[in-house]
Amino acid sequence: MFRAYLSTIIICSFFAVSCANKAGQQQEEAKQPNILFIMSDDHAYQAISAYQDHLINTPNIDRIAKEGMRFDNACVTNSICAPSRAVILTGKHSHINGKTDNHFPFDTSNVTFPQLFQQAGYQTAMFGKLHFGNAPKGFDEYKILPGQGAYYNPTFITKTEGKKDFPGYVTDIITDMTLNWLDKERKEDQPFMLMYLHKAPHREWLPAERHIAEYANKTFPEPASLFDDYEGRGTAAHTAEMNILEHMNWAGDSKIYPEVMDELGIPDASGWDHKAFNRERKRMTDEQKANWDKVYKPMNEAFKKNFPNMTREEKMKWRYQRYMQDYLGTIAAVDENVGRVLDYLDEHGLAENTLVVYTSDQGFYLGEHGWFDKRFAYNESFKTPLLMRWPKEIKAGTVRNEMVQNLDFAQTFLDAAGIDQPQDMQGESLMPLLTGNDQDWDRDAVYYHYYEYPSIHMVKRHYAIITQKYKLIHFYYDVDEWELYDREKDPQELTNQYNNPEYASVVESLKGQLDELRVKYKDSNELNQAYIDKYLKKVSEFRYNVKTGK
Ligand code: SGN
Ligand code: CA
Repeated sequence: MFRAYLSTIIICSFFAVSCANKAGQQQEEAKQPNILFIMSDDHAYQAISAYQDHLINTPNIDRIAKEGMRFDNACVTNSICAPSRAVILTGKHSHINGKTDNHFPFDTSNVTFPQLFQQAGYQTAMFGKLHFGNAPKGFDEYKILPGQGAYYNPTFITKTEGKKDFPGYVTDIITDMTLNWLDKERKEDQPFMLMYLHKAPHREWLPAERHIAEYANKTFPEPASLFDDYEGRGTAAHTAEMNILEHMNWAGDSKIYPEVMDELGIPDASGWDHKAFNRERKRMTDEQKANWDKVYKPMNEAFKKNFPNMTREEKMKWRYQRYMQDYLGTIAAVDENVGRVLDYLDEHGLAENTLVVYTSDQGFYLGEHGWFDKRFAYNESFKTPLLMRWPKEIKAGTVRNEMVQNLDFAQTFLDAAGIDQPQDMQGESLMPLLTGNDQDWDRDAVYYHYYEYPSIHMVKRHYAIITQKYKLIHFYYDVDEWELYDREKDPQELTNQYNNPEYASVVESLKGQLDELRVKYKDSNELNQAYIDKYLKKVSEFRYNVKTGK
């Protein structure tokens, strides 16, 4: 009797709860999702433990993958900062949106997806690094770093109060701004589109005070190609100025104090090495300087003793460790802060219907081929991390291998929000992949085009077609060279197969596909020439030829 009564109560209450749930769910379903777009600057997938955990653990960033989707084959269309951001905001390739390199300001007559969100009734905000040379359109609120911004006590351009200095560490500050907006300014009756954009881990890799010592004491595994001699590659790989030993700044990057450089007779070959060091140093408070010196002074003392007897190989190994210590040290703060934001969403019932994206403006070399920086269509700079969580639509713990691009973000977000996608955007919505309807996805190749040359790091102009199996690159301007890589057999991209007769038919067919892609995306040699002419008018005085390896 009691059992029957109990089960009646259970059944009744089950129905009551499930009915209420259903009604809630329907309401929830009708609601447009919030978009939280998290992007770091130069964050290599090799430094996210959801991808690889040999360098660092990033438990908070990994949560997005665990509770959502990891893309293993996400890439950019042009591996450099401001152009990547322009592609993301416009959904158009660089040659169409006009932002081909870091030197020219963004053309604000472009339509960007945040403007469309704002018009559609979303509340919009941006905090952190934009790097456009002008203010973003379509935001109810923004606080952005001027240019690259600073790590310590940075200046921000604010929407309402002009330029303002903020005390503290940049990654914490950008997060405080983001959380403060969510907490104090977010309107409950409007969905939001929030861009939370870190400066870290951009060069010159200044970790937060709390992470300097921890990371400066770690030793990291070296990549297999640290001592690459670029044999089997073309001219561009040989002439690029991205080598950790040859082209890093001793002061700015490796944190060798200018006076120690002078004492050891290491020249300031770039002419701005000392300046770069002092630029951040002079922003620090005395306390920050003292914390910095606690770690880097003893490191400099040891270096002073060892340097005269170090071989080139030892110097390279030492510089690689220094690089990783500081680069990864800055990521520790990014991960902690991403955790704070994810916790906020949880605590305020926002997790379920918010599409959270974690990505980087491009990939980065962490010693592969002896390099730092990016720019090349080669793997580490071409590939970018991409994680997405949206519990309402994305099955937790899924991994996708389709070739997706930063070009696709604008249309994906518009599609997710049910806002019309402009016909002239050039990407594709990732919604079929997010929701498991992959039969609606048929992309088999992507297009890449890098422009900024001659400029810092001296990576030659090139365009490329990339399929799951192959990568065909054309370097042009002051060379005319083709490279072909077999992505499956040679994932490290050490052997150019372009002249190997066994690949002749592959080359021929890829060239045909490349022509088609260029037509599809409206790129052409004429357009190229116009960009070269425009660039040379402004940038002809740039001539970087920095050798600081010693
Ligand atoms: C700075 C860096 C370069 C970097 C560019 C572009 N030098 O010039 O190493 O390639 O930014 O980076 S630094 O010594 O000033 O840090 S990007 O991410 O903005 O494209
Ligand atoms: Ca960048």
